[in-house]
Amino acid sequence: MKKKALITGISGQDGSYLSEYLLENNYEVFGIIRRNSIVEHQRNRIEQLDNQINLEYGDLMDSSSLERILNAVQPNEIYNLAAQSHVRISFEIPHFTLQTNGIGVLNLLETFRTNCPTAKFYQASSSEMFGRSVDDDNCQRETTRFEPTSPYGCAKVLAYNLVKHYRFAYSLFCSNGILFNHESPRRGSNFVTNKVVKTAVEIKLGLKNKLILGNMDSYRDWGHSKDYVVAMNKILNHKEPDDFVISTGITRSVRDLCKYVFAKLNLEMDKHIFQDKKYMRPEELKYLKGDSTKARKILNWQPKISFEELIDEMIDHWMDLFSKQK
Ligand code: F7E
Repeated sequence: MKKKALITGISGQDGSYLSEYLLENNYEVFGIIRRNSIVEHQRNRIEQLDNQINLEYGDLMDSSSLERILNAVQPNEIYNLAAQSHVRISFEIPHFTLQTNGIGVLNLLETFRTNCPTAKFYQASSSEMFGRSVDDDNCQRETTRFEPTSPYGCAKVLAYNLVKHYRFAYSLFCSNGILFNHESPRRGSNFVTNKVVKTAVEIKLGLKNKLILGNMDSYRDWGHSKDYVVAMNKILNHKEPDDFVISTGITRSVRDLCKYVFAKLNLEMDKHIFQDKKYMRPEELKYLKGDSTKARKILNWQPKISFEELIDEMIDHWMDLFSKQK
């Protein structure tokens, strides 16, 4: 019999790649989507999978919808990828972010505990939980303390702790993947990688003249979403529930990212890039570099796609799209 996977946040970047990966691996895939007045916005990352996945309307804040879906599907694996995922926006909507990313996870854990407790539960935890905290060797790992610097990070710490609590209190299979930044052409274009690449391509094609950014001196450890969804599946198929950092181990600044993209397109950065306070955060997470030794050793996971391959794929994506439109 095929294994059944239920994905919250199936219409997002990770949800779409995870669905493709699970279908390739002979899973039956179910997903929860929220009602949106523009249906296309909800489904554009998963429309290629239309006849292969089963979609249900629901919401992490609507326990009755979760109960209906978990009861009917009886999944073997639950991947909780749904979230308000934008860190800067979490400063503007802190209550909504805490509700969705914190209480929403509690709602799903309770529904899972009472309706299908033999399932395995994956929580999309985040490197944003580390915040100001870095170990002496300039890395963050599973043992690094959490000192979040945003409402988003605070909510993710709450959810992380709830997942561990449910593991120990009720002997449920609940695991956290602590994922560092991961990108792709499917990334929302208000995240920095896709914003830089998309706007630089528009400048190259004469469609725009300026790229306006916030802090260019923060460092991130950027991987490819396609590699990271493989880790999610490995985490749930490990013999016991546990928590794993997933990262490349290489860090670069936003400025380094811009340098690479602008050089690739033969553009002069200084002529086109400007900074504006509106993209700065009240508190910035300055530096991330993940040590994923535990996942590499125990799960035999490692990233396959390099930073350069990732950014080149994103450049090609926008070049194709805008050239066709032209
Ligand atoms: O920012 C700086 C910004 O929004 C990266 C989410 O997936 O990863 C992501 O969160 C850096 C920050 O991602 C702009 O200040 C400069 O230092 O692409 P981002 P993020 O905040 O790191 C973690 C792991 C998650 O879990 C989150 O869900 O880039 N930056 N100028 C800018 N960032 C944005 N968005 N826009 C700018 O104009």
